[in-house]
Amino acid sequence: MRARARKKMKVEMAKTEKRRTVAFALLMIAGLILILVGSVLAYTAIVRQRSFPSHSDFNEEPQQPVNGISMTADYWSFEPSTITVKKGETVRLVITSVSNMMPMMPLMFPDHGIDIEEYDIDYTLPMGETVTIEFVADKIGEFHFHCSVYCGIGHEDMHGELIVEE
Ligand SMILES: [Cu+2]
Repeated sequence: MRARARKKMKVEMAKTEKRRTVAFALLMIAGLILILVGSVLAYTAIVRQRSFPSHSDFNEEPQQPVNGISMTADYWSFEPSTITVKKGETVRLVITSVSNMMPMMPLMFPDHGIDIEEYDIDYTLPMGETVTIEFVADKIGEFHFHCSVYCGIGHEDMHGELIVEE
């Protein structure tokens, strides 16, 4: 009886051993997978970090400063109506269409426009909205601009001057 019990115990122990080995192998595999995933993530992070400096390298190239000019288009004038910039400058006109002078006018004529012919600029300026127009002032001179959308009796008076200096 005792010998049998011993044998049974031995079999039990062998089974436990086998289970342990399997568990160990599974742990090893899980560990390997973790290491693999970890290194892929780390590699991606490093590559990303490396790609950022290269972006800033790109930005280090001499960048054109932007000359931002805020304007309003009202009934019936642009404010300011004379814009003076330097040749070669990137000009950013930020124009808001308002109705401070004639509050009821938008009911009939809701839009203005701006047309600077020599610079191929022609934009509609919807009431209450802000339109951003960007261009490079590459031509020297005085360029007339005017409202390009009929906006009532004073429409013809709505004009101004873009002066591009050397
Ligand atoms: Cu107009």
